[in-house]
Amino acid sequence: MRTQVVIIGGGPSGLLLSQLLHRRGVDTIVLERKTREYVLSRIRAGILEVGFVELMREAAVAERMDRECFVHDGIIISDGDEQFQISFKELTGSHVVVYGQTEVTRDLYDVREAGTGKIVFNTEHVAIHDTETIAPYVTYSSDGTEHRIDCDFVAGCDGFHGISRQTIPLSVRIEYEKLYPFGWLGVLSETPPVSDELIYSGSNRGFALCSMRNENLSRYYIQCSLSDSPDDWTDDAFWTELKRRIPSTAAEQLVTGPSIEKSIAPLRSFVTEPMRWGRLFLCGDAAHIVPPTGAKGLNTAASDIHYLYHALVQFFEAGETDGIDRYSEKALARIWKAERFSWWMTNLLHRFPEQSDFDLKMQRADIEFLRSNREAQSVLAQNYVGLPY
Ligand code: FAS
Ligand code: PHB
Repeated sequence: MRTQVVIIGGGPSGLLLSQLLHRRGVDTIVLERKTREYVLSRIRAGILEVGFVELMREAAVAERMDRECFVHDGIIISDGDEQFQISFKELTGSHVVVYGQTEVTRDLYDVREAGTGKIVFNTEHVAIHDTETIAPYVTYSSDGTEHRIDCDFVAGCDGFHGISRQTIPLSVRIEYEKLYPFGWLGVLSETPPVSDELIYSGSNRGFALCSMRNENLSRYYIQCSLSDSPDDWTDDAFWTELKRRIPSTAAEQLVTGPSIEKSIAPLRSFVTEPMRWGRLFLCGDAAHIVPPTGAKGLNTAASDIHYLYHALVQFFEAGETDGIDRYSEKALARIWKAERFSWWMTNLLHRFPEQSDFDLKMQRADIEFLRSNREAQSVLAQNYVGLPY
């Protein structure tokens, strides 16, 4: 078998890259180790930057998103009962879009499978070979049969636990990591959102986030111990704790209901450099992870895809290589700014086990400065709506 680009990973990164390249006549094959149903069962991001939305439109897969998404002009930051709005519209003239990653991925699967998209599910033992030559190839097994795909390039879109990053020799790659001493317990419920805008709450009991997917599907998170498991939390216990962490006006309006999904995500900051090794390029979670506090995970995957898509089209259409030669440098420049913002939002709004009274005073002063200073709010707003590609 032969193709121009083998894409490892059928999550949002791999599928979006495949669809964008397809529209420019570049042939791809996507290898996904799970089933479509399994990939769609993972509940993850909910907030899209305008850059992501524009990529989906360029990929001709934005029709349902444009019809069903919510446009949000700001967020609410609360510290106990004190709350204030950060107005993206007023401070940046921009906004974000609420449209779940699950729906993005569903739309991408639908358009790829309706077209000529080649997606192989349930692949095993994927391995990348000869990336330092101009003739790399990928091997994998499926239904007990060994396969080989010869190609020009490999895009590693296989997430944090994939094999692409591991293909870059340890002697070459540098990994930067910070683990946070808590996780996020997330609940999805078929209830109306408690607020028109997201509420990020830095209460003295710990962080909480009130988000949504649509007018009758809400997504809530509370900071929890890393030793917790979802089974430790009954729905009642979750709702009771959430109400204690959000402003009382919101707690009074909160409509609770049975959780239809409940999971715990650990928080980490992670970057691997470089994001290229010969003809192998890393994109999205395969190369970097952010704590979800800044809603940047999926959105940094999008800017990687933007850079790589244009670089590969330039190579195939014009035979030029400066796009692929500069990919890692350009992608990392934006990634590190998203890492900083996500790290800063996490430190601002979470309670850390070892925090001293002085540390707590610094956190409160940070929030008070944000509440009272327009420039400070503008910095948060510029980062939240997304820095330029
Ligand atoms: P993904 O991990 O989504 O996709 C990688 C794909 O590669 C998977 O389908 C996997 O099955 C496949 N794969 C792995 N190894 C393979 C192999 N060897 N062969 C073939 N296929 C392989 N971001 C936010 O902005 N907000 C959030 O609230 C948020 N919550 C999150 C919660 C969790 C538990 C996790 C893990 C992430 C969360 N994120 C969140 C970040 C998330 O949205 C990612 O940024 C996004 O999924 C990145 O997409 P991909 O790069 O496609 O990676
Ligand atoms: C979500 O809706 O899942 C969500 C929103 C904002 C975040 C993280 C997660 O910062």
